[in-house]
Parts: sequence; C-alpha cells; structure tokens
Amino acid sequence: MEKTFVMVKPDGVQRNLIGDILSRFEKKGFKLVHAELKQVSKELAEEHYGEHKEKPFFGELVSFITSGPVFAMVLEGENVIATSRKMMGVTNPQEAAPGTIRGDFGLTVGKNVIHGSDSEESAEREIGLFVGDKPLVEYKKDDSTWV
Ligand code: 3AN
Repeated sequence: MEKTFVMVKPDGVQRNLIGDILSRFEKKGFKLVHAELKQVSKELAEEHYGEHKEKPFFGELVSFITSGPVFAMVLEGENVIATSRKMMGVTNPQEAAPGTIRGDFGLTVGKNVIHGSDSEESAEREIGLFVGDKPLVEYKKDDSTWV
C-alpha cells in the first residue's frame, strides 16, 4: 500500500495544530503507521531540503524547520501521496483553498504549517531520512473495510 511522509512544521506544533491536522488524515481514512515528535538537526534539514540549496530562502528554510520540534508521520492508504497533498493545499497559504490545511491555518509561505512528500521517490527518500531503521507499525485497522 502507498505510503507518504508528512510533518507538522514547528509553527503548527507551537500553534497546537497537531491534533486538528492528524484528525483530518484519520477521518479521511488514512492509516498512521509512524509518528514522532522530533527535533530536526541542521544536517537533516539541509539534506531534506537539498533540492532548494540554491534558492535565496534556503537558509531561512533550514533555520525555521530546526527552530522547534516537528511532528513527523508516515501515512498509508490508496493514493495517499497525491490526496494528502491536496488536503494540504498549495505551498503559499494565501493561495491555498479554504478547507485545505494551509488554506485554513497558514498565512505566509515561510511558515506554511505542514510538509508532505510530492512523489513516490520523495516519499521513499524522506521516510528513509526521518524514520531510518525504525520499523513502521504494521497493524490491521478495524475500519479498513468501511472506507
Ligand atoms: P511544498 O512544501 O508545497 O512541496 P516546495 O517544496 O516548493 O513546497 O518548498 C519547500 C518549502 O520551502 C515550502 N514548504 C515553504 O516553506 C518554503 N518556500 C517555498 N517557496 C518559498 C519562498 N518563496 N519563500 C520562503 N519560503 C519558501
């Protein structure tokens, strides 16, 4: 089954949004197979955002994501990568549609509340980076036949 990496960024953690955000994914029908409140190191941040190394906002990005704990999760479900991205809304919260996480909770592009993998390759890479050797939790959900 498809898996994706999602994290509530430091602004979302500080603003007490973990529960609201997780609740949306749970209600949608996605299965939580890993969750961790985690302080991101500078090394992990630079690796994670490696594709943005040349961008003018790279330094800001790294200092923001390391500024406080993040809530990192792995979600599993049918088409979870694209669907969870849709639920997050576009990168800039000012353009994100109401009803999306960024549309409802975010105000600026620098602090946009949540991150989610954008492809199968990045999901695999980011799960490797953030979860590493820790096994994902394998279990059967009682509601799996109802969604
Ligand atoms: P997304 O997180 O929607 O996949 P990316 O991968 O284009 O967006 O950007 C990664 C992160 O970089 C965004 N979540 C946002 O926090 C930050 N970012 C993107 N564009 C800008 C910008 N113009 N100024 C500051 N930060 C930005």
